Amino acid sequence: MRVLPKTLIAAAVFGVAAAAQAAPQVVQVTGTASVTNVAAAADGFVPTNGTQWDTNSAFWTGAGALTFKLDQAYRLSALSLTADWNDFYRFSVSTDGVNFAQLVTVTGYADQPAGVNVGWGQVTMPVSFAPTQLAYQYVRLQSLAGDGSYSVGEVSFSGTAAPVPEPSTLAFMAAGLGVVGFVARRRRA
Ligand SMILES: [Ca+2]
Ligand SMILES: [Ca+2]
Repeated sequence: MRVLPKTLIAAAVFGVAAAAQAAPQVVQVTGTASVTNVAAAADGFVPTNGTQWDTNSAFWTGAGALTFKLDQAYRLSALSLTADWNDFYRFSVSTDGVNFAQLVTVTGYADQPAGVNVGWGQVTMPVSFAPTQLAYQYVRLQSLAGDGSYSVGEVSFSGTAAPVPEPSTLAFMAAGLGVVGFVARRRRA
């Protein structure tokens, strides 16, 4: 068997690691008709804690939802929500943008961070949940309950990319992993 250099193996392994560290990027955000200023929910600008609820935010009253499309599918591990903190929200995930399943609910009152003392307005709340087994490209946020006035200043996501390598990269990685497998077989022998 032709022996590939160790640098090739290292490069193949590094390629996997680099793909896994890509951060989810929101490429599109859409809202129901009730939502004003939809784009503010994912424009990269995070309102400071205590910012008025309808300033630099997507906001609505009553029922409403925002749908975030990521640049590719991710196994999600956490998210950050800057929102009117005295309300409840639900996050759901989808692979196709059509069928959504609940990921986590956020109970605003309980999640008000220590040391932040605002009677109302936006607060950034880290939202934790068990990392998803599947990779999702769509995330939906809905208002659940509260005072009837809802707002989202920014949502950002953490997760692991489901690798979609270029064909050339795939062949490169297969070659490297083939050597790793060959070494493993030799060690078992
Ligand atoms: Ca924003
Ligand atoms: Ca509210």
